[in-house]
Formats: sequence, C-alpha cells, structure tokens
Amino acid sequence: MKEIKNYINGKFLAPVSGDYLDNIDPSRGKVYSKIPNSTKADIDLAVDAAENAFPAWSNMPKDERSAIMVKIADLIEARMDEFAHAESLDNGKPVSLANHVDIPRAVSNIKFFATAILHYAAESHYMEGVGINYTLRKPIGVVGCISPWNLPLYLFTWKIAPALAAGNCVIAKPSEITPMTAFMLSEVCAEAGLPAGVLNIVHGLGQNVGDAITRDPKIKAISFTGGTSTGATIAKIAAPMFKKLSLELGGKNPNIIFADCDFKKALSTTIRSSFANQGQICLCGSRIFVERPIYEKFRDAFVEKVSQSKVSYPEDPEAKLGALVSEPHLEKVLSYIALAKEEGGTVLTGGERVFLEGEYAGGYYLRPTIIEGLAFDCRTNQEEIFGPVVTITPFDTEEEVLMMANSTEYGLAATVWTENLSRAHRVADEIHSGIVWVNAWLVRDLRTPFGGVKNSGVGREGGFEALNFFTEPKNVFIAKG
Ligand code: TXE
Repeated sequence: MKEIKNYINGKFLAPVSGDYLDNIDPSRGKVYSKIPNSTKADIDLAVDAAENAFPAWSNMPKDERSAIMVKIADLIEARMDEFAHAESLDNGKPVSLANHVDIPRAVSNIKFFATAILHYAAESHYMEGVGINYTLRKPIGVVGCISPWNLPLYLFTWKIAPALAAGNCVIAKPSEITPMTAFMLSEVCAEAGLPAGVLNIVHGLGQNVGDAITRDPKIKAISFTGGTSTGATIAKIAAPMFKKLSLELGGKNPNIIFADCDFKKALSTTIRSSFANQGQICLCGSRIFVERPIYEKFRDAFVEKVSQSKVSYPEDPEAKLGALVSEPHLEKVLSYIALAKEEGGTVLTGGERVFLEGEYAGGYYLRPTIIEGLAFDCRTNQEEIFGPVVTITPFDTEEEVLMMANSTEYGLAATVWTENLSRAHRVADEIHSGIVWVNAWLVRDLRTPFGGVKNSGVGREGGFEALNFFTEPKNVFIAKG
C-alpha cells in the first residue's frame, strides 16, 4: 500500500510520529493509500527549512523564480493524465472533469503568477518641492497555505503560486481527504529544481497540522480555503497574533432566472452550475429562483434533463457525476435531503444514494437532487449543503427575488439570467456577493478579484490582489535636498 511522504527541506520524509492515516478511494469506498499523520514536530522542521531558504529565494531575481515555476507547470502538464487520474481517485470526481478543469487550471495558476510577478509594480508619489515617496512591496517571509478537498490541486496551487512568485517560502497543507496530487506536486517541484525549503508540504489532520500552522509565530500569514466554521476557528487563533489572513469560505449562491432569459442557455448552464463536481464547488448555484411566467416550463425541463444525468464511476467517460468525496460527507448531504422533506419540500428528482455494481458497489454515489416547495428562509435554503442538491423557487418581482437571494449569511457568488441590460446591471449591483455572473457561470479570468462577503470570507485572491496579500508594502520618503 502506497505511503506518501511529507516534503520538507527538499526531502521526502516520514512523519516524526511514524504514524499514518488511511486514504480512501470514494468511488470504491476502500482504503488505497496511507498519508503521514503529521504533528507540530513536522511543522517545526518545515518552518526551520522555510526560514533558512527565505533569504536566497526572496533575493533571487524575479525572472529566475518565474522560470522555476514555469518548469513546475510544464512538468505537471507533461503528466496531465496521471495527475487527472490521481485527482479523480482521491476525490471521486469524473476523470473527464479532472482532465478538463482541475489539472489544467492548476497549470494555469502556476503559469499565471509566474508571469504576473514580472509585471508587478509599485507606486511612487512625488511632492512638489518637498521630495518623493516610493512604495516597496516585499515578501512577508514564511507563510501558511491550507486548502480543501473539493478542487484539491486547483485550490492548492491557487494559494501556493502567488506566495512563491512574491518571494515567500511556504508551509502548505492539503486536505487529508485528498492529498495525492499535492504529493505529486512535491515530486515535480524536486524535479524542477525548486530550492530546498522554499515549498514544504506537510500532510495530516486539520486539528493537528492545520492548527500547528495557524499557531506557529514564525508563520506570518495564513491563506485558508474551506468551511466557514473552520475559518472562524483559524481567525480566533491568528487574529491576536496579528497574522495576515485570507479566508475563502462557504457559499449558498443564488441563481436568478428571469422570464426574458435565453431559455436554452440558462437551462444547460444551470445543470452545470448545480451539479458540476457533484455540487462540491463553493461557486455552485444551490438556490434557483425562476420568474413565475416560466417557472413550470423551466422546472419541468430542468427535472427532465437532470433525471437523465448519469451517475457513474469516475473512469466512465459518460459520467456526469462521480462519487461524493467521503462517507461522512455523503451522510451530511443525505441529512439535508431528509431535512428538506421535514421542512415541507418535495423531491422532484434524485434524493437517494446510488449503488453501482462490482468493485464500485461501496462507493459514495448520490443522484442529483432537485427540491421545490420550500420557504426561502428555511434551513435547507439558508445552510450550505455542498453536494448535488438544489432548491427551485418561483418569484414575482425583482425586489422579492433580491430579498430572498440576499437573505443568507453567505455572499460568495451569484448568477443572473436576463436579456435586459438595465436589469442585469441593476440586479448585479444589488446582490450581496463578491462575484456575479450574468448569462454565464464559472467564467474565470485569473486577473479578477476572487472571494466573498459576509460569512463567505475575508479578502480576495486572484491577480494582483493575491500578490498584494503575499507582500508587505513599505513607503519610503526621500526629502528633496
Ligand atoms: O473544509 P474544512 P472542507 C468550502 C466549501 C465547504 C468546505 C469544503 O464551501 O464548506 O470548504 O472543504 C483544514 N485548523 N470551500 O470540508 O474542513 C483541513 O484539514 C487549521 C469554499 O475541506 O474547513 C483542510 O485542509 N486547518 C472555497 C482545510 O482546513 C484546519 C472553495 C479545509 O477543511 C482545521 C472550496 C483547523 N482547526 C471550498 N480544521 C471558496 N470560497 O473558494 C480543518 N482544517
């Protein structure tokens, strides 16, 4: 049974404890590898390595840092299929999705920041007759990156790339549920000649390794993506230590469909925005609001199409949905379907576990589920489910749908479907979220600010926002003699 290792100071090390955790393949419900059950002792080793590597890495000319990062991206690209299969085996998602989304985006993340850093400029402010100010943007030092299981390498590199490009040294922790592609990334970094200690990947449980990263006084910034409650736990520890914090948390995104929408496009995109990655993307539109004149037509067409979506093992090229990431997560999602029924909802399609044949019989599969008839403010419509479950609700006025859309504690993303330009601008302006897509979903320009408001997080990732997070600005004034 494969035992992956931590990547510390350029070496592949067993955990100091010698203890390992089971890593389960969710498509079969079976243990298929082991990961280090690391502790603070491993983080201490990693922080020492990162501190020792920081002077040389931060003083390396940007174009040399950039070249090493591009080489890492190229080496991942050369092993695209291997990475995609590894991602799918760890997470349960269709291999086709990992091949088309997860791994290509990880490559793009690294290349984007490897080049963005070459164009990252700071300002100067001239004071007539007095002197000149200039701003230096220098790397922070040793930073921590903690990422979730839903888009493992995609979100892992989304944090690590800007941190490294800006000249920081990184202590990174992937989710213990999906560690494999992070381990493969460490192999690629070693092959690409990334200097020892610049990137350290430590595997293990959040409450051990993640917590040790948060508490270590030498780690000066934490970039976290995960659940809102975990984000709050991290913030409570990090805030009094005055660490910089970037928190990308949960969502309960509205998908608002007006009667004048491009019906065909709204329908096909809504199927994707509801169930891509088994609904385990924080940007998914889990609350669908349809203007009454087309509510029944849209609902019936949506149910018809979704009821035909194939739930299958990840290697199946026809799989539209694979397995959910773990048994506890499957149970959580099933509990919300039960709650929805208690709250008066009607399951129009799905709602039950799928049992495949043969080697996949033990996998964590669930039919895509559509529920109608719920109050906008019931728990099912207010709490994040993070699975292939959406609710559908009619509305009559713009004011009503905006009130319902903005009624949750989250504010990450939203989609709006209308051909009326004034309404598009007006509604996008009124929605409480960090991201709004009009007549589209998940169109991503890596230069744009990414993140949410309210309980969806603090700060923004992406573009120069990410480089600003991973640097400290210093203003220097030179008096005119
Ligand atoms: O989160 P968890 P999950 C959200 C998504 C969902 C959740 C799914 O909406 O709510 O993340 O990811 C580590 N101290 N987003 O279940 O449990 C843990 O080991 C330090 C939003 O994985 O919070 C893992 O590595 N670390 C996002 C990571 O935190 C701790 C996009 C996340 O785990 C810890 C993707 C602790 N006490 C998912 N406990 C967005 N907005 O972009 C756990 N961890």
